[in-house]
Amino acid sequence: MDEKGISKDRVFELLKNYKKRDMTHKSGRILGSMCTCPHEVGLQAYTMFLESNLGDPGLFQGTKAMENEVIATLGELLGNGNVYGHIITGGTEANIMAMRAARNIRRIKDPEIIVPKSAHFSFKKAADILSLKLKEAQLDNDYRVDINSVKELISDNTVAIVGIAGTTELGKIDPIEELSDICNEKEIFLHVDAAFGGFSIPFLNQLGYHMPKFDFSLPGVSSVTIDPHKMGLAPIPTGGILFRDKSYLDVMNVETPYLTEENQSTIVGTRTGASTAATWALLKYLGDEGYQKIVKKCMELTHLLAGGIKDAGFQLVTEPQLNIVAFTGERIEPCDITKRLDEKGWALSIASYPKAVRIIVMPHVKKEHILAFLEDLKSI
Ligand code: 0PR
Repeated sequence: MDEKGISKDRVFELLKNYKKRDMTHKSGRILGSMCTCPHEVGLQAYTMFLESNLGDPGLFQGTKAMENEVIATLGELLGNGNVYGHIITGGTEANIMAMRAARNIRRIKDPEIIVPKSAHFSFKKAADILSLKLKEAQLDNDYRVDINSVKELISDNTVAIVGIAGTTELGKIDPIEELSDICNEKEIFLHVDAAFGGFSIPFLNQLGYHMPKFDFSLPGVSSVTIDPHKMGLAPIPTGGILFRDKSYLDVMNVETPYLTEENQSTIVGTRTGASTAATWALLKYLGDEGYQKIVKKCMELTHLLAGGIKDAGFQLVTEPQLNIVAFTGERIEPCDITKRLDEKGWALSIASYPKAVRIIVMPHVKKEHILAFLEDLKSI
């Protein structure tokens, strides 16, 4: 650090230079990210609550009231307005909290969790942090978790089973209804990772898309991850964790002697209220209709993209169930496709299972971007 500070103008000049090196979702060139341009209403609300700390909610009672309302609204969206939870940093923290609750409620020696092979890597972090044995269930031929494989992995030490509503790589929805039946019968904690699908499946249903059941309307579902900073259009970091029962939060409580609350069940202590304010504002501002419009557009563009990819002679890994398209080429490796398109300014990503080019049609992606992308794809 320098001994003397520099002028504010100079600081911002230097910052601009760094900013120039960043990509922006606005360009429509980022096709491999689950994040998007935050909605302006969310941003405005976010900046209004920058100083509020939900780690000490007695000082920020307005923000705390908003968090309660947001949790109830997200619960209603997911089939049960009477749920308990928090607005946190994202899907990783939500999944860690769910696994921690499932472990703590049982308090057994050598606890195990069963996750689909397609699960997000946050479950590996959870298993490591919480000393859980991670068992991976196989997928069926459409890349959803294979129920028989899950059944075979269940033991007396299984503290949680995980199902995914919108897998990270392919956007697939696991057969959560069947998982719910199993977990209900065997009294096993069922966590649904709907970090990606939570803000789209309910609205697609409202639009008549006939999506599979995945939420608290199924009696076996104990907790759900739903991320406002993905399809919810909130600024990062904004995640959500919802539990069916308050006892799941209680088993994570630690005493917080000098704070305005007596116990805390979240992983982080100091916790921004800005994310909560942004989510509250967006839920109010957009309403069901606003989110329906956004999701409908993403799905229409997904189908346009998927059709164009097939017309260009490439193969889809699977028909898209949500707004993710994965494809391969017969005579070209996925990494060569992404490399050639990267040279043309497209930021894509690669799915690991199966190896494929992966595109997420987030709300910042417009029709003109899809058409320009398809032209470039044809040219390679
Ligand atoms: N669960 C699912 C199903 C996810 O897809 C993700 C992240 C998580 C949990 C973890 O969420 P957080 O990253 O909020 O903790 N999925 C994306 C991924 O890993 C996140 C992402 C977003 C990656 C933007 C890249 C990017 O540019 O692919």
